[in-house]
Amino acid sequence: MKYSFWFVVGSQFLYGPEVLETVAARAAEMAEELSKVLPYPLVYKVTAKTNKEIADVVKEANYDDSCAGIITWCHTFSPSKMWIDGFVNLQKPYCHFATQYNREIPNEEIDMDFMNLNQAAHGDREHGFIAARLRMPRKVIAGYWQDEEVRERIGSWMKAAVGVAVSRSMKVMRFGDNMREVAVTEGDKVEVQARLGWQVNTWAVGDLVREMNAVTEAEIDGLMETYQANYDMATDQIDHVRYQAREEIAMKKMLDREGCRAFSNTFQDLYGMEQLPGLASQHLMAQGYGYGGEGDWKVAAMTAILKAMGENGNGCSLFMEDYTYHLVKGQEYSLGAHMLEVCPCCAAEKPRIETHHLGIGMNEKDPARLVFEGKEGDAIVVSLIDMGGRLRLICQDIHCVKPIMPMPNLPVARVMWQAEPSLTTGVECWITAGGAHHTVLSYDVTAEQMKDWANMMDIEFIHITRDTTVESLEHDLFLSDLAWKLK
Ligand SMILES: [Mn+2]
Repeated sequence: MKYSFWFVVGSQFLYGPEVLETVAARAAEMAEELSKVLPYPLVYKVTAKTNKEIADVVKEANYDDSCAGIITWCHTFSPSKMWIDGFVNLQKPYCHFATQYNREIPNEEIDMDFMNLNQAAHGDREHGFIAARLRMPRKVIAGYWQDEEVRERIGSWMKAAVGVAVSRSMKVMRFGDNMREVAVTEGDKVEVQARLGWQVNTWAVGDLVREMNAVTEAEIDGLMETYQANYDMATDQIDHVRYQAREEIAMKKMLDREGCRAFSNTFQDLYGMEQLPGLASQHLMAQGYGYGGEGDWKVAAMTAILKAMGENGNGCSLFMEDYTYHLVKGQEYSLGAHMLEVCPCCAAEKPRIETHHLGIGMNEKDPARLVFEGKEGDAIVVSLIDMGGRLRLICQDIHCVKPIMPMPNLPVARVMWQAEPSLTTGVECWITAGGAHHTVLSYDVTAEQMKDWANMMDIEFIHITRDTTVESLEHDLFLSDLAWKLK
């Protein structure tokens, strides 16, 4: 889907046609200039002067799947009761851009006509009131429209809004159920469909095995060439790698046939399969599909959404699991990995295809997997949990480092990081908030984007930063619990 955003400018008839023509021309110019630098086009739609014009553009926006959100601005004054009918029906993300066409107040030129034309300071306040009065989820961005920082903030919000569009069209394919007895990977699929738009359904592992049996040797040859081009073949068990190719081809066919962007499976239900998909899942994730281990459909969908929110529609966001700590004083790190399935988008080096014994699960043969070190950089980890009656999104700031030791006998990809505000306080905060062991780790989606996304989806958002203390977090969680019971 090629997404765009609509620029809707508020005004009224009071000013006469000359002013309105100037407003329309400037708004079109601003949209065109901004589109050159924003990640998605900003399309000027209308200088709205009546209740009907606003209601009509909102209806059109709701109906058009390619419209990922509207951005409003009031060059002049726009009495905002005329926005009510449109706003109460708005189903798309909404950003109020409080800006001004001119940067400076011109000393000689300014008179009453100039002020009536350039009164965003006045108009945007009236416009902001009605959205506050209607309790609308929105993003308010203020600043001069030619400033790079302002443009970056609009672009960042656009990506979060695209995350909303992707969420509302999300389909997750589940092979098997959740790992037995695990709590945090459970959740209310009906609530999630109503709230976030996710369609989460199960397909039999037998269906996948039948699809795998129909994969041809020629198809496998083709995918093996891709593997060889992208990865170092560090195993002699080529038939094991070919088996992963067979799994990948079959899963991709089923996902694409059903329009699913994410999938989950479980090592406890591999009936009829020789290997837990490792390389297969990793290479699917590298193509933008979301994945969750042990039946974790929530992290699978979130991985696909963050990948779509990231750069170029397939940024560096990946399914991750906190595994082990390094607790040496002054050198405190979390080591993240998974049984097999770490997306190579974060690899700091060319991944190696290796085969190793995997005792957990139903593996008859040593599953092939990609092994590599994750790259350095600032990142976030994100976990969506079901609190019973509502969803909570937890986000923590982290800094990924080059793993401080080679760990030559660890047969999986690994990422090592420092958590904010420190490893131990960070762990205390994460556990206090109920964050899962599965996360989406992202190098290119920001905490502000996740906050915007949670706001647009109307779910709780918790952010653990360098300034968070356990006390402040406990207080926030207490108030949040009360607030969400009242909502
Ligand atoms: Mn896991």
